[in-house]
Amino acid sequence: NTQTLPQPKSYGPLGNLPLIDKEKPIQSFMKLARELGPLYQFHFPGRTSNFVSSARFAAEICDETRFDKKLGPALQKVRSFGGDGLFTSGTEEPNWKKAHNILLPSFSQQAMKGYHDKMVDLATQLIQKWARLNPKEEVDVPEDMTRLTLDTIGLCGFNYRFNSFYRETSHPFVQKMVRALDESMNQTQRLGIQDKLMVKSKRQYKEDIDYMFDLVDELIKERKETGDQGEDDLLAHMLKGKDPETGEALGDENIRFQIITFLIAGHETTSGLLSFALYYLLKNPEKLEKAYKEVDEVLGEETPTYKQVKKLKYVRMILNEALRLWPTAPAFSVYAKDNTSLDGVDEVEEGEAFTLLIPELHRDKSVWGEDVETFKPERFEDPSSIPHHAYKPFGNGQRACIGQQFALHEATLVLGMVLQHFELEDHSNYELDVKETLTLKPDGLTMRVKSRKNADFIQMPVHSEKKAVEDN
Ligand code: FDE
Repeated sequence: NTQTLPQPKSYGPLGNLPLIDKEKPIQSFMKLARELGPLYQFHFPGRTSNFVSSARFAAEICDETRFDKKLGPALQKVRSFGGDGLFTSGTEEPNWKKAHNILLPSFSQQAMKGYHDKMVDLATQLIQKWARLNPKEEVDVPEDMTRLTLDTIGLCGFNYRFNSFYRETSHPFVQKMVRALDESMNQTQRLGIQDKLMVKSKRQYKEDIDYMFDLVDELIKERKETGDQGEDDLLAHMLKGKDPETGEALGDENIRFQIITFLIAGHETTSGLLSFALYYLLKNPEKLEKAYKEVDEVLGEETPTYKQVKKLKYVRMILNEALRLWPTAPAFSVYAKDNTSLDGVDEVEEGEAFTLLIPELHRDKSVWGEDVETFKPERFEDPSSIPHHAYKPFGNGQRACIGQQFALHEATLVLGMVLQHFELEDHSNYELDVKETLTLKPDGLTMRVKSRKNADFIQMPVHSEKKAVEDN
C-alpha cells in the first residue's frame, strides 16, 4: 500500500514539513522527487499526500473514473474569497457543473474572435509604454505583464478598465488580492495556535476580501442597472446564461465568486507564462532569431488580426515550451473515489490524496529525453508526438483550465507584438530565481528594449469592418 512508498526524513509531530522551504514549497517538492523517485509519500502535520512526477503515474491519477479533483488546504483557504466559483468548488457541488456549462461557450474559439480587439487594445498600451522608455531604462517584466493580463481579463471579462498602465503602482485590487492569496498560503503553514495569534493579519485579510467583494458587487450592480447594452463579455454571459441541463441561471453571489476567480486565475498565471517566455528568449538567441523571422513573415508591420495570431506557430511553441519548464500553475491534487490500485502499488484507499508536481512531470526523461532542462520549442512541432499524460500545464479532464484558449491567444498576440516591435537585451545577465505564490514567476526579471523600427508605425488598434470580415 502507499505506506510502503518512499518517504523523506520525519520530525515527530511536524512530520516531513521541516524539509520544505516555506518560500519555495514547489521547488522543495521537486528536489525531494529527484531524491525519492516519481511517487513518494509526504506527511504534513495532520495529513498525508502522495507526490506524483512521472508520466506513468500521472496517467493513473488523471483517470477520472477513479480520481477526482481535491480541494487541498490552500484551495480551501482561497474559498474565503473564491467561494464556490469554478476553481474552488468540488465537482459534486451543483454550482460547479452549472457554471461550467454556462461558461464553456464564453471560452470557445468563436468567443476568442470577440475578445481579440480588446486584447489588441491592451497589448498596444504595453508596446506604447515600452516604446517611450529612454535607452537605459529597464522594463520590470513580471510587473508589466501583470498590468497587461489583469487589464485584459478585466476588459474582456467585465468591460472594466483597471488602467494599470496609467498607474505607478498596481491597482489596489491587485495589492489586496495578492495579500489575501499570500495570507491564505501562510495560514495553511501555521499551526493552529500560531494562527489564532495572528489577529492583525486576520483583520487585514477580512478588509482585503471585503474590498474585493465590494468592487465586484458594484460591477454587477451597475451592469444590472444599465441593462443589456449588447455587451458580449463574461459578465453578460453569466447574467443571461442558463444551464442547458437544468435550465437554471447563476445566482448573484455565485457570479461574484466567478468574477473574483477569473480575475485571479486569468492574470497571475498568464503573466507568469509571458515572463518565463521572455526569460527563455533572452537566454536563447537562436530561438529568438527564429521567432523574429516568423513574426516578420506573418505580421509584417500590421496590427495582428485574429487569423494572423493563429498563424504564429513558432511563438505558440515557445509558449508551450515555457509552460513545460515552468508551468505557472505548478500542481493540482486529486483523491481516490473508491479503493483502487496503481501500477506497482496494490492498495490505495478511498479518499487518499495525490498531488501532481507538474514541473517534475515535465522533466520525465523517459518521455522528453535527456535534455529536459534545455529550452527547445521544437519539441512541440508535432503535438501528436507528445504523450497525453506527460504534459499537463492546464490540468486534467473536466477540471482542466477553462481559460486555456483565452490565455494562449492573449499570450501569443502579446509575445508576437513585443517581437514585432523590440530588440530585447539581457542587460543584467539575469539569473533565474523562481518566486512562488499560488503561481510561479521569474523573480526580479528585468530587461532593456530597443525599438526595431521607426517608432512611427506603432498605431492604435484597428477596428475596421474590413478586419472583422476577414476574421470571420
Ligand atoms: C483551472 C486551471 C487548472 C486546474 C487546476 C486544478 O485542477 O486544481 C490549471 C492547471 C490551470 N488552470 C492552469 C492555467 C495556466 C494558465 C496560463 C491559465 N490557467 C490561465 C487561465 C486564464 C483563465 C481565465 C483561467 N485560467 C481560468 C481557470 C478556471 C476558471 C479554472 C477552474 C476550472 C474548473 O472548472 O475547475 C482553471 N483555470 Fe487556468
